[in-house]
Amino acid sequence: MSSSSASPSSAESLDITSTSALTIHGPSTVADAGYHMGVVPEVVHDTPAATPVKFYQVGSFAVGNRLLPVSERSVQSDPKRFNSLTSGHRACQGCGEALGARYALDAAMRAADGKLVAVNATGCLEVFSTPYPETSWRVAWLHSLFGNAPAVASGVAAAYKALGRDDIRVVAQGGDGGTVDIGFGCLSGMFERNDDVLYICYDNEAYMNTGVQRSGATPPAARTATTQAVGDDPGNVFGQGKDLPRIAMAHEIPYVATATVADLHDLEAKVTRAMSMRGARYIHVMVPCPLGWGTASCDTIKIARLATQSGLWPVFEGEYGEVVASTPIRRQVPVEDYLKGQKRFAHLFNPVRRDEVIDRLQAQADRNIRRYGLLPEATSPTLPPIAEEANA
Ligand SMILES: Cc1ncc(C[n+]2csc(CCOP(=O)(O)OP(=O)(O)O)c2C)c(N)n1
Ligand code: SF4
Ligand SMILES: [Mg+2]
Repeated sequence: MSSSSASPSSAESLDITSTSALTIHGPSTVADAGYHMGVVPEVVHDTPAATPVKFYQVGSFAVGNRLLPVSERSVQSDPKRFNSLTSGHRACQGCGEALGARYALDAAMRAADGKLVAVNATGCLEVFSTPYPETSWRVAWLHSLFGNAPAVASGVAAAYKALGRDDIRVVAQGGDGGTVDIGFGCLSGMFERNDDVLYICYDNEAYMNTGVQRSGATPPAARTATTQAVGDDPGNVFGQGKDLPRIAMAHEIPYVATATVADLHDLEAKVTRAMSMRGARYIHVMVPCPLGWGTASCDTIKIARLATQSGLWPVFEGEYGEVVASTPIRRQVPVEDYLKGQKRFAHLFNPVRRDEVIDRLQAQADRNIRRYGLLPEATSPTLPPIAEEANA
């Protein structure tokens, strides 16, 4: 995490007495916050609601838990957190997927008061957490196949419904390959039937568990084992791939959200919000993979933040097919800053700089900025109509 300390004189001061100061979506009062953040079992030493807090670490977007009212603190700061994904698993150092899953599942467990079943697709998360006969899960957890997690979760939810147990909640989770590609048909069916399942996709933009092959979520120009950095157009091709959050929205399900591990508080809040609803819900989380992306294990959060601050990864929420909120870019960075830190994009800078490719990726970021309103209109990039850009 990049964090630069600054003197109090250069500090930013934000009033975070409402969560709307953290994202543009949110309740307007602390009393409303329980809707988004779930009910905290015991409230001790609460901060007075009207106390504004100062952010002294301007290089970081972190909010110190002790500065927040208890109802808004991270689930991880709760001594009674569930530790759903606990120690002993075999994820690589700095694995974004392990981090995201831990925060997401603990938030879901809190919202469900511990009565949760998690269904897992095949992939890194499943493999590193459950080398038979061991497990790192402290939640009722079920793995079947690579492509059928949504169908299995639908079945689990239907079984509990038949038993009259609407207190037991169901979460399904998988990587981008399991979600965007092989499990896509089952997922679309789950959405169409509005089955009572929260599906969480941990998107590391390739099939990591089997050696970094391209998936339908791999970005253009990225090098993978199956999109090598050779030939006239090295890396993954432009004009392919699937934008699953938008596809999910097209099903007009109750809730769709994107998130990243750069803002774990936001991820927790979205899981909690999703768990406050019934029916099919979908959260798509960006989880950098140091091994597949060629990044330092200490840079996972930084890389995810550069993705959001460049506009390449828009963070938003949708309900019943409409975008209802988005998280504004706080300090815009060129996409180049995001690309440069990753070996999978190294061929865009060496041996010769590929400006035409970098420009196309910048155009994608600019389109996201405009589509989701990530910058004030006055500073948003001026672009041709989306139809023209699509073929750019
Ligand atoms: C039907 C089937 N095909 C292929 C595989 C091999 N396989 C296991 S995990 C995996 C890739 C998973 O990629 P993703 O879903 O993106 O998860 P990640 O490992 O990246 O977290 C593949 C191809 C399998 N288990 N089952
Ligand atoms: S390969 Fe990537 S996703 Fe898999 S455990 Fe390692 S860092 Fe995590
Ligand atoms: Mg993957």
